Amino acid sequence: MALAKSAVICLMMMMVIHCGVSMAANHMVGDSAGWTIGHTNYQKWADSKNFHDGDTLVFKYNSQNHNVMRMSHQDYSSCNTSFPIAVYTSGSDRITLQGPGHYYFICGFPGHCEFGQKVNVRVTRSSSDLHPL
Ligand SMILES: *[C@@H]1O[C@H](CO)[C@@H](O)[C@H](O)[C@H]1NC(C)=O
Ligand SMILES: [Cu+2]
Repeated sequence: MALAKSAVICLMMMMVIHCGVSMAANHMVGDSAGWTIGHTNYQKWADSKNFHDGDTLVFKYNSQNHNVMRMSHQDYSSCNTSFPIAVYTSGSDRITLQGPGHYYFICGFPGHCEFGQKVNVRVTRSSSDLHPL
């Protein structure tokens, strides 16, 4: 039994080490608060993270009350929901960041973007690039 136990521990350690060097990260938007209104300064959240090409954003929310829209910079700034680049409504959306640059997301429900449910994610070149652009 002791042998089996140590084999399991060894396996777990290998998984941890593997995670440590894995290229892409998941970022839960708003951390444990998720994607909602009135709890989180999403820009502060984004500014405290490093996003890399190939990382995944996870938006968790109640789909009755929120959604996720990817927007142009201008429509992000003005909270104009008329022409989203993409719309996500599952309540548990995983969006992979492909390529460096800015990704602008808002909630499309009336008033939510104006109230701060919006985030500007800046993606740097790759996981191995530790220097911000
Ligand atoms: C949103 O943008 C479109 C074109 O970019 C414009 O026609 C429309 O009036 C805008 N809506 C609002 C509410 O500003
Ligand atoms: Cu919302």
